[in-house]
Amino acid sequence: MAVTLVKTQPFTDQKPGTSGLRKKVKVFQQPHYLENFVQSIFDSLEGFAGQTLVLGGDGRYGNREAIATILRMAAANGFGRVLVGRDGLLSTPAASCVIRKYKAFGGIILSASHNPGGPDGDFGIKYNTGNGGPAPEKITDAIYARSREISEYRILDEPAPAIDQVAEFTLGEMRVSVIDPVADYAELMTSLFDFAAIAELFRGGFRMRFDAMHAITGPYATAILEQQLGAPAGTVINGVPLPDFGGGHPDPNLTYAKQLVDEMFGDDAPDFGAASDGDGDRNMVLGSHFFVTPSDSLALLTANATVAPGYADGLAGVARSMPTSMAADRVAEALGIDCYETPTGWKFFGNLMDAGRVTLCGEESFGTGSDHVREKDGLWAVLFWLNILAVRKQPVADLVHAHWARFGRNFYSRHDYEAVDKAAAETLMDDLRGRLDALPGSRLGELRVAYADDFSYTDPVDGSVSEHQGIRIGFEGGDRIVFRLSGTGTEGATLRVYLERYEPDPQRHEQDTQQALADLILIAEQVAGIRRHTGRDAPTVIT
Ligand code: G16
Repeated sequence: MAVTLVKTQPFTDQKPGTSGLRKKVKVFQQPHYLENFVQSIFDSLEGFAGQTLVLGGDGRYGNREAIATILRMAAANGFGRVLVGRDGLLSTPAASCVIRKYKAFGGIILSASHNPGGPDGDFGIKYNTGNGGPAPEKITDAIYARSREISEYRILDEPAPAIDQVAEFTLGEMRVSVIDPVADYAELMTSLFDFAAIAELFRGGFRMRFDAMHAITGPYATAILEQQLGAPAGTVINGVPLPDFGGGHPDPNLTYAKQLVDEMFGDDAPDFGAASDGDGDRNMVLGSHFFVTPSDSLALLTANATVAPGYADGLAGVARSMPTSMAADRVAEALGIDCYETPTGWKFFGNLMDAGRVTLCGEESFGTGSDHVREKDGLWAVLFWLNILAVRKQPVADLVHAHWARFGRNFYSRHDYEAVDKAAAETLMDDLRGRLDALPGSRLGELRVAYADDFSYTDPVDGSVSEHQGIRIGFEGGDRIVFRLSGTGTEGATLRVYLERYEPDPQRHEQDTQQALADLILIAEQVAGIRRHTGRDAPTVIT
């Protein structure tokens, strides 16, 4: 086997963020940039000789070339086998599913998730461990440390084989198995949900639109919704993955999934609408003229979980990221199960699921999932909703209203200030951090501050501590404002302001969310000086 040892220089900016290394395509196009990071991953792992690696990506610009390079590097570094999705495609949850099913050593996923693609867009790479979940901080820190001192990488001299058909090859001494990217995932979904009941729903004329946003879930949604469940052709829109996502921003929210949102709020709207993101782990759920917040979605799935066969025995517990609304906490309390609050980032749920402490978890950032894999899972959430709708036989809006009537409503919104000056955003956070001790007991607007802190998390399973995970200001009565800087942006900094108000009174559940939160929005501006620090008058995106 002819292996070349290529001399290289370290890059100083290969620190993984909330979910792997995400950079502009132009950054990844620098000679040796990808190779350095891949070698840094391999150098940080032990005991993979002869083992299996799973490899795939969301098909964005650069995916194909990166897959070929990584195949040659995996062979040169001594992996025994690589399972790679046909055409280099695997959604993030499908990659997690394949890692677990075939007991692989780990996996490499190429994606910048919901960030735009194309030559001027973003690219990304992350490593998942043998449990199928994103590498914990211990490993990502080691990868970063290695990337700062790397001096050479190993690559096979042979070119990588074509991977456009399901097939088996040998590359150097390594086996390459090209797999159908959908089959294993679809099989897992049939084991969790009542496909017969959902098919019956569609036979009864139930109308759905799924927007794949020209990203990875197109093939998955078409196979499962249209071919397996019998939804009419055309249920899935924008179903062909494109390297630049058709010029769109594959982030399933009210701003970027505009085509779907227009249809769901238009005349003759379908009964149910959903969308997923670049790599298939996020989801947005809509009813006819009705938007379900991700926080409410988690709470509702928790409350109704046992209707799905895979969850019929009940839930071990539920977890949400700190900025996610506390709606799920109330359901957990009513069910008598534990509810955990973790920092932002799916990697924090892995230990809880591996230890059997939680079954469902979710985040405000349009992510929901369960212990069936170790990633959030967009299409899984959509199928879960379909299962509930098939059993409850109520429109989405009625289901959510009934949920609020029972548990109360957590009005919730996130205001994002994208691409602001990084130094200015950091100063804003530092200033606020410096004033936290003085806030408790003081009045902001009409509200009295109950607590103010910089969220720190001690993992109950392994005791690891993660600090500086977002500034929380909590008020008497349960209202809350959270400030965080995004860990996934690639341009300047993104300031996220999360606003929440609990309203038990059903008479007040019909208010407009931004109006219900108006005083908190004002307080957030006053306490943090957003305009003064960033020069911005208004958020870029409101969800
Ligand atoms: C990633 C993480 C999520 C996190 C989200 C937003 O999602 O996997 O856990 O909630 O980023 O992070 P931030 O607020 O730091 O931008 P994805 O879908 O981008 O992989």
